[in-house]
Formats: sequence, structure tokens, C-alpha cells
Amino acid sequence: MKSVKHSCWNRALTAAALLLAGAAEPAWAFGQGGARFWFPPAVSSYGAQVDRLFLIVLAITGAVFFLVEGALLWFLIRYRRRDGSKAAYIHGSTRAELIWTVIPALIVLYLAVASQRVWAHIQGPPPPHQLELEVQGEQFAWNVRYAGPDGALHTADDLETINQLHLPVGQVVLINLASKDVIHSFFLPQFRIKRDAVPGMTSRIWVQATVTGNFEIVCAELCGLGHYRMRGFVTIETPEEFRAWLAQVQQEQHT
Ligand SMILES: [Cu+2]
Repeated sequence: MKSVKHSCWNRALTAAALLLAGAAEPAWAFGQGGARFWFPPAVSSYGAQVDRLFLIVLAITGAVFFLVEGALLWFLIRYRRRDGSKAAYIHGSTRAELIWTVIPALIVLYLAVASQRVWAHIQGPPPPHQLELEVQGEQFAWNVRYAGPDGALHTADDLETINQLHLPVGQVVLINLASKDVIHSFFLPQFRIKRDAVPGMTSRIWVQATVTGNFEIVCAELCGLGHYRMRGFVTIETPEEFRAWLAQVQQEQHT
């Protein structure tokens, strides 16, 4: 019974979000690729969840915005100065105050619970991974490091690329994020993931691509004069294509 209620509540919010954005087709928001109306396509396993949360927050804050601004306008016109009318002395209303305190509190609580679930999934312990690599930010490039034939990172047979991140589609990839100099922010817009690369520490994120294609890495932290050109490329390919590419890099760098 509880889950039925929960899904009704979710459906109502979703419908409100879609209505607000002027869309009629649910696939627009939740189909493969996530919300496509103004976002870039979502190509990670959790992309659609992030978009959905965004739309729910937008629907709620949008509705509150129109309600509050509408009420403000109505009060301005309804209670405008008129000859002969006297201002009433009002002492306040406990009931009204309770209503406008409890309702926002419940909305905030709902948003906290809904986003915590998505946050824990993305930022919590990663699922078992098939590939582990390192991305290191540097003024002004992304250094990508893959393990060589020994399967371990930071050994003599590592493979390194600059601004070229290749990922096998469907596989969970663990990314160790580091920085050589200042704080950068590793942002994969189509994956809906962004994390600071902080000098002196290694952060971990995980991604699982759902489609093949070419996308972008951008730095989302003003990290110096060349920040604007700190741009890399993500190539999502089939596991076979990925292995072939890695073998080619191996040949170029270690023979
Ligand atoms: Cu940067």
C-alpha cells in the first residue's frame, strides 16, 4: 500500500514537471538518454535519475514561484490604496503560519530523501568495476592513465594519453581522480557527473556508459588563464573496439 502511494506521489510530481516544461511525452524525460529538452543527452547509467531529480526540483520551485508572485500581484491590486478605505489592524494567524511552515518543511524533507537516494547511488561505494584508470588534471589538460599488461596502475608499463578518455560501453569504470597543480573540476556533462580534482588527494568516481559515441570532458573550475581550453574527449566504444584501441596505444608506447 505504501509503495503504491509513493509511486502516485512520484507520478504526480513527474506530471507537474512535464507540464511545467511544456512537454507531453513522458519518454522525453525518462526514456533512454534522459531529459532531452534542454539537456545534452544522458549517456550514463544514472543520468536519467539525475535529470528526473532536476525536473522534480524545477517543478516544485517553479510552482512555488508562480504561486508567490501571483499572490503578490493579487494582493497589490486587491488591497491598493483607495479613497475612504482604512487599513485593518491584523494580529497574525497561527493557522496560516503553521500551514506555510509545515508544507515547505514537508517538501524539503521529500527532496532531501529523494536526492539522498540518488546521491548515495552515485557517490557511495561503487558497484564492482571491470576497469580502473586514473585521470589527473593539470594546467591545462587531462592526463589519462591506463594499466598496462600487468593490470596495475602506476607501474612501468602504464599507458598514458592526453585529453583522450576511451571507455568501454556497459562496463563499470572506476576513475581515480587527481591533480598535479591546482584544483580542477572533472566534468562529464553527458554522464551527469562532476567532481573536483584536488592536489594531494585522490577522489574516486565511477561511470557506466549506456551508449557509444563521442563526448566531452570539461574543467568546471576556474583553474588559471588557460582554463577555457582545458577540454578533453570521451570516446565510448564497444569492449572489442576499446581493447583494440588499448592494444594500439600499447604498441605505440612500449615497443
Ligand atoms: Cu582546470
